[in-house]
Amino acid sequence: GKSFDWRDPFHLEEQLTEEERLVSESARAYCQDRLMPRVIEANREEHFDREILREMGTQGLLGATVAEEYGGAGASHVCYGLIAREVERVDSGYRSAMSVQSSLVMYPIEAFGDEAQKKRFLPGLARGELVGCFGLTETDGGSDPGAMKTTAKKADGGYILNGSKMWISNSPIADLAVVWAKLDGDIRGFVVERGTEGFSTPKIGGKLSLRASVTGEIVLEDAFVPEENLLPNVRGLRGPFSCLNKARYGISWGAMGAAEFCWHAARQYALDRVVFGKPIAGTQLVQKKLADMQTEIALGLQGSLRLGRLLDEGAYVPETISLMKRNNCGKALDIARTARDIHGGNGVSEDYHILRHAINLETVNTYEGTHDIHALILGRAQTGLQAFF
Ligand code: TGC
Ligand code: FAD
Repeated sequence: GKSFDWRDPFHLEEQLTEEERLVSESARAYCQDRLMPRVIEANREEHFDREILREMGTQGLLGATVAEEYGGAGASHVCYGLIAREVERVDSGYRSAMSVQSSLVMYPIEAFGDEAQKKRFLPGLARGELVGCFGLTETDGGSDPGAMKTTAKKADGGYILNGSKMWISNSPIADLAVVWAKLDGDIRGFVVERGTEGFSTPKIGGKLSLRASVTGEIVLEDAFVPEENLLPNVRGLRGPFSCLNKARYGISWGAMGAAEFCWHAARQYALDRVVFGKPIAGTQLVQKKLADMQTEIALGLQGSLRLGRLLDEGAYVPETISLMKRNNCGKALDIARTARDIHGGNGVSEDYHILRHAINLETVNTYEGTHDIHALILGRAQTGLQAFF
């Protein structure tokens, strides 16, 4: 018979296919061998090494669900989630760079672009030779993207874009930006390429969270975008929200990766740390905290796996995605804070990684729809009453 595995109470491992296990293992090896050694300095210096995206491309970690003919891996949503979990086990900022490229840039080009756009952009993005970013949020209320002020106006051979986007992951190093703007009142997606006159991406400095990821603005001042760079096959908020569905799902796995790191570290620290003549792991209060971490992570991973299977079957379940994004980010943040507490004073040192995870998770709990915004989505879905305004 099977025995209890404290690391994996539901035997998640056994529920994966052979391919999924291999993807997970190779992602873990890359992340631990290549990302983990660089993260302390990257976080301290507030620096994202652009080479990382090229490495991820070489490892096949970009555009996991994108079709092979466009350079993607043609893999399952579960594979994509497992990659996010391994990358975020190291740092939420690195996972952000991966999520944006895969879910927010490659996905909309594959889903809403024409054949020429797919051939032109996707292979380079999959290899990490091109870096993409996603511009939806603006200064006046990111939770309500329908209120955006960025506009596109029809011009000879294309469109003139004006406006600005705020808090955009990867924008300062991006070769192209998927920008959402209103054309005659309709939200449309545009691929804006580096070098476009009137397009600039100033870096946002002074972040205390997600410091290993680069964040910036997107400024559009009469930026001309040629006709062939309009994503032809979507209009309305459904465009950006479809991308968010994919990214939020991946984040539900990613946040659990960060939480697992903190939990395992807290358990080991508690076993090693002797206070009042005994390991703190032998105290009731610490054991309760470890039991709570184990429980939330086991349930969270199981939920994400189920959600991934539903997506692989083609189910359309944005509210289930909200449920998992909200739960796993909130729980991961709580777990990271508690793991910091178990580490005592050492918990504030960069060498232990715990406070970095906790501070990163503050962003993860806010972007892609805040914890409370997802509560309102779920509240609306079960009462039929919208409480946004
Ligand atoms: P609402 O009336 O609900 O919907 C408007 C239209 O959009 C459609 N729709 C969706 N379609 C696909 N998937 C979804 N999840 C969808 N949700 C809505 C909907 O069917 C409708 O279509 P139609 O044709 O009927 O017009 O719109 P609302 O304005 O009331 O929405 C409110 C709310 C809260 C649901 C929404 O605005 C929201 O989710 N706000 C949060 C914004 C957000 O998540 N921003 C993320 C920015 S990107 C980012 O953070 C990247 S960080 C990445 C990283 O670094 O990892
Ligand atoms: P607001 O919308 O102003 O919300 C502030 C507070 O009010 C929150 O607590 C919220 O829950 C609450 N609130 C809002 N409305 C209601 C309501 N009706 N009822 C109750 N409470 C409410 N965006 C992109 O487009 N692309 C990116 O790549 C990207 N990357 C990011 C990277 C980082 C590091 C960060 C910090 C953000 C990033 N974002 C990105 C933006 C992110 O999606 C937004 O910050 C987020 O959606 C919240 O919007 P806001 O900051 O304007 O907060």
